[in-house]
Amino acid sequence: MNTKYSINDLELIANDIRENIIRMLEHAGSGHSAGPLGLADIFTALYFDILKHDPKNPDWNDRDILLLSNGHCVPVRYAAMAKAGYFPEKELMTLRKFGSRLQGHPERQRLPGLENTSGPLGCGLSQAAGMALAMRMDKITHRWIYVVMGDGEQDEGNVWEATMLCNKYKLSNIIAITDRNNIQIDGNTESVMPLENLKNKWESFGWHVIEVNGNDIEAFIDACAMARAITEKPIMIIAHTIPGKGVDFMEYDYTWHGKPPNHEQEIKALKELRTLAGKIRSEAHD
Ligand SMILES: Cc1ncc(C[n+]2csc(CCOP(=O)(O)OP(=O)(O)O)c2C)c(N)n1
Ligand SMILES: [Mg+2]
Repeated sequence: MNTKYSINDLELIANDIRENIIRMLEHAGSGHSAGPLGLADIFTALYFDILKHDPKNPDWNDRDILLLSNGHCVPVRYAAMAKAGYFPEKELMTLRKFGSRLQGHPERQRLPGLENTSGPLGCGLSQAAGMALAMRMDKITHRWIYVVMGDGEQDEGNVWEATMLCNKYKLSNIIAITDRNNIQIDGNTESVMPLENLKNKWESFGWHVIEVNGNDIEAFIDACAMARAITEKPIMIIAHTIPGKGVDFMEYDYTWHGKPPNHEQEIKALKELRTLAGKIRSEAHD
C-alpha cells in the first residue's frame, strides 16, 4: 500500500473526482453519469494507492497497466488522471469536444496514460489477455494488468471467449474488476439479461473470485492486495457499487446511464457533494 494518503484523504479525492465528473458532463452536454460516479472510489484507489505508475512518465516500462473495457465510463478515468497529474484539470472541460484528447470513449493514441481504446463493449479482457501473453513471452513478472469491466458488458459473448483463454493460460497477472452496479443502458441488468449467479459463472470458468463493496476504498485496496497474492489463476474482483453514487437523485437509477446533468441538476449535485466533503472532513477530526 502507498502510505502517502490516508483513507480519509482518498475519500476526499474521490469526492473531488465526482464533482469534476458532474462539471465535465454538464459542460459537454452529453455523456454518462451513473457508471463514472459509481466508479470514483475504485479509480481513486487505483490511481492514488494501488497502481505502480508515474504521471510524469506515462510510458514508464515498469508501470502497471489499467485497461478500461467499459469505455463509456471514461470520465472517471480522465478526472482521476487529471487529479494524479497526467494533465491540467482545466482540460477536463474539453470532454467530447472536436479535436479534444478527451473523447467520449477513450482513444489510446490521443492521450498519454490511456492504455487502450474502448467503447465497443467486450474487448478489454481480450486486450488484457494479449498483453499478459506478451509479458509472459518477455519473461516480465513484476507488472500487473488491471481491467475494469461493466456488468451489463458481460452480455457480450466475446467476454467469455477471453475468460476461457485467460483460464487456459493461467494468466494470473490479470486482475479484472467488474463494476457490479446492476444497471446497464436501458434497464436493470437482471431484467435485461440475468447475470446471476455471477460469482459462480466466473469460478466455473476457472477464475479466482473476490467480492467486495466497490464504494469502500479501504476494502477495495485490501481486495486488490488479496488478488495479487493469488498466483495460479486469473482473478475477478466483483465490486458492488451504487450507480450515480454521491448524487441522491441519480443513485440506483438506470436512466442516468447515458445522460448528463443539466445546469440546474449540476448545481444541486455539486451542493450535495460539497456537503459530503464536509462530512468526510469532520470524520477525520473525530
Ligand atoms: C458492442 C456494444 N454493444 C452495445 C453497446 C451500447 N452500450 C453502451 S453502454 C451499454 C450498457 C453497458 O452496461 P454496463 O457495462 O453495465 O454499463 P453501466 O450502465 O453500468 O455504466 C451498452 C449496451 C456498445 N457500446 N458496444
Ligand atoms: Mg452496469
